[in-house]
This record gives sequence, C-alpha cells and structure tokens, in this order.
Amino acid sequence: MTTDTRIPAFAVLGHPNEGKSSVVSTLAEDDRVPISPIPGETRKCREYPVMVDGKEIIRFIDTPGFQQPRQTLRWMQAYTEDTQRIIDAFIAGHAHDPDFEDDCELSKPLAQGAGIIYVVDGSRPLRNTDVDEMEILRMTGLPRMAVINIKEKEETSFLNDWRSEALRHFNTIRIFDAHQATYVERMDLLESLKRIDPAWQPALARVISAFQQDWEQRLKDTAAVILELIDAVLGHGVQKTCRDPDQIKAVSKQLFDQFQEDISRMEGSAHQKIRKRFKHNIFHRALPARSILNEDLFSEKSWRVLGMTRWQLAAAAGAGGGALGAKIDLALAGHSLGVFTALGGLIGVGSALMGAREAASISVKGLPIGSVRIRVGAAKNDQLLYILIDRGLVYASHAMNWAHSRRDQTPSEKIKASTGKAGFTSQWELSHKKLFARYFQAARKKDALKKEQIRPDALRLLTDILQKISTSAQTVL
Ligand SMILES: Nc1nc2c(ncn2[C@@H]2O[C@H](COP(=O)(O)OP(=O)(O)O)[C@@H](O)[C@H]2O)c(=O)[nH]1
Ligand SMILES: [Mg+2]
Repeated sequence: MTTDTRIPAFAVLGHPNEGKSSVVSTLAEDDRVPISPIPGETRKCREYPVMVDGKEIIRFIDTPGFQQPRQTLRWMQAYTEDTQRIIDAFIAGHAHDPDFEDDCELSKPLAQGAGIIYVVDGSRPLRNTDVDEMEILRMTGLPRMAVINIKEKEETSFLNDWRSEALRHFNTIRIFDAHQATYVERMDLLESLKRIDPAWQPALARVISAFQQDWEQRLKDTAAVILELIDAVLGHGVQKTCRDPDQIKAVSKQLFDQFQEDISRMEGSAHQKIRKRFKHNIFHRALPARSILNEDLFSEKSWRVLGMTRWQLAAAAGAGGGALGAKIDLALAGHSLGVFTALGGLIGVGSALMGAREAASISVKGLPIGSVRIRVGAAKNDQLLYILIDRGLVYASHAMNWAHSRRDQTPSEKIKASTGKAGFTSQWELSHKKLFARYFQAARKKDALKKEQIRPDALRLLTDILQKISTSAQTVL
C-alpha cells in the first residue's frame, strides 16, 4: 500500500459493548464520541479526525459491533473469487439484508483500506464468536492490532486465553485500559501500531512526532496560563470609600469577601483554559473526592497542604520576611484607633486561615473629606501565589490524565494520598523558590522589564514540572 501521502485511518472494531467507542474517544482525545452501556447503539460508522495545528494527522473510525460473525465468516470461507476484493464482495452480497446491516456498515472502512484495531474485553471468557470475528479480520488481510481492554480490573484470569488466541490472528496485541489511559500509554499504543505494517511506519512516525510536539506545546501553554493567573492576581485589588466610621468593619469584610471571590473566579477561569487545552470540551469530570482541588482556594486545608512552610517562605523571600506577615497599611486620618480595632478583629482569626486573610493587604487611607478609602489587595503574601501555582499544577495533572472516554465520576486509581505539605512548590529547590519570589516582587513593583527577564525561566520551571507529571503519569492530590 502506498500510504506515504495518505492520512492513516484506523477502524475500531469488535463485539458490541466491549469498549470500541471508548478506545476511539481516548485515542482521538475526543469527548464527543458517544459511549453507552447499552449494546448495539452505534449503527453507523463515524470518523474522528485528530487535528494538530489545523491539519488532520490521523483518523479513527468508530463502528457498529459485529452482528453475525458466524455467518459472515462462513460466507467468507466459502468465497473463492478474487480475495483482494473479499470485503467489497461481502458488502455487495449483503447490502439489503437487515440481518447483516451492522456487518456491512463496519466493513465499509475496511473496503477503503483502513487499518484495524480490534477491541475485546479481556475480563470475560473467550467465546467461539470472538474467534470467528478474529478470523474474519485475519481474512481481510489488512494490517491489524488487537487491543485487550480490561473492563473489570480485578478479573485477569481469562487474559492468557485472549492473548494466545489473538496472537494467531493479529500482527500486534496490546493491553490498553481505555478509561484510565494516560498520555504515555496512548503514545505506547501508537508506537506498537507502527509495527503492524511496514508501509505505514513512516506515516505513523510522523503522527507520533506531531502528537509529541502538540503535547509539549500544551504543557508550555499550561505553564503560561498559570503564570498569567499570577500576573492577574498580583494586579488585582478592590476598594471602596466609606464615610461612616461605624461601617468600616463591615465594608472591609465585604471587600475581603469580594477580593477572595474575584481571585477564585480568576483561578476557575485559568483552570478552564487548561481543561480546554487538553481537549476536554464537553465533560466536566468531577475531581476525585479527596482531591485538594475540591477545597476552596481560601480554605484552611488548602493553606495547610499547599504552598510552602513559613521557613521556606522566609528563605525564598530573602532576609526580609516581607512575604510573611500581614502588611496592613493604616494611614488614617482621625479615627485610627477604632479602625485599627475593627481591622484587628477582622484579620485576627488565627490558624492557617490567618495566612489566607493576610494574603491581601488592607489599607485604609484618609481622604480629605473625612471619609476613608479601604482597599483590599493586591496580594502581599507570597503564600497565596504559591498555592495558586500548586493548584494550577494539580489541576493540570488531572486534566492531562483524564481519558476522554471516562464519563463517570469515580476517582482515578492513580491518586496518591498525602499528608503535610504536599504541593509542588514546597519541594522546589531554593533557587527556584527565589526565582519566583523575585518574579512576584518585580510584578508588585510593576517592574515590567525585570519581570520579562525572569519570565522565561519561570515558564521553563513550570513546564519541566508539567513534563515530569506527564511522563510519570501520576495524578497527584
Ligand atoms: N470500567 C470500564 N468500563 C468500560 C471500559 N471500556 C468501556 N466501558 C464501559 O462499557 C460500556 C460500553 O463501552 P463503549 O465504549 O460504548 O463500547 P462499544 O459498544 O464497544 O463502543 C460503557 O458503559 C463504557 O463505559 C473500561 O475500560 N472500564
Ligand atoms: Mg460504540
């Protein structure tokens, strides 16, 4: 086959309900692929092209399951004419027979020379009809791979039967868990797909490298989204003028709440950008129940688990400890004592939450007309920023490892439990912590030049972490 210029196309075939659509969805990273617990819902083939930079690089075709494998095989075995044309002849001979509607439909991409990915559920016993299906596919003479999708993870006692039978009919066999597959596992599958036919090797090698480049770009873009969030947060503050001294406490509280809400909203939209970047367009997968991301950004637990310890913060920020304490700028004209008490009451909440409260600076400035302007933000406490970075990285670790076929809400098996400081930033070596501390400082001072100087290193550090997350295929927190 002269496939060098053609876009590789793979028909995903198998018995109804074995996970064909799940394999298509995960491999094509397309969450539009309908997946259903009801067997036989797919009646038409549907193509899912994979686009990189606006160009189609490979195409997966979802198909209906085999309907009459036994009779189809009998017909094929009895067919004595031009074997090159066996699929066309089968379709022509059964086009109007409703009993073979699905079998004809699934044969169409094969008639056009698509490669075959045959999906079986390896957690159930092998049956005669399975052997028939495999034999049909062998008789097509097309390049083919068997994918053993184990639906019931604990059930592995039939695997050897499947493996030895599949070996008799397929060029390559892979165990692939469609619902749990990570980037690395998808790439491994494509690597083995390369081996199913030498004629397809160059095209598939190009597909793999396009996938890899695209992935690297996604990681870079994710790092940029996280840093842009930091920029936005460092530029954000809310303020209000208050004329009645009795209202200062209430207004301050209101501003604090608004500030927190704003930051949470900004974080939410950054996470959505990351989610989209990993092609999750439709489904909002609930995070695993114990994920730290289920905690509010300003919750006590977020502040305890993520970010850095006080010592680390102090070390990162240098001698000053400017990152530590609350910077409460009370330039008051007149009623200083009252306001001070009010604010003291407001922020004196103790515990780790104290850190959250301290995250924003409050300043109360006297205005000529006897009123005061209360301002909350921008964030003066580096901890908030490290927590945002940690949460961004944690979110990305989930987004990049959600198989597109997963539509349920059960937690991934790859989540690690943890205690104590468990984010990424607390693990950074000191030079990295200092790098970000300098970045925050430059942003606060609105020193654009310095910020731009540090930016590439900051992005590189974040990208490296994302790279590590993606190759270790581990979802943390
Ligand atoms: N737990 C689990 N369920 C799966 C897996 N693959 C498919 N399923 C489920 O099996 C059913 C059929 O899957 P689908 O991909 O639509 O199979 P198809 O009929 O062969 O296209 C759906 O309810 C899927 O959620 C898997 O690897 N693990
Ligand atoms: Mg299906």
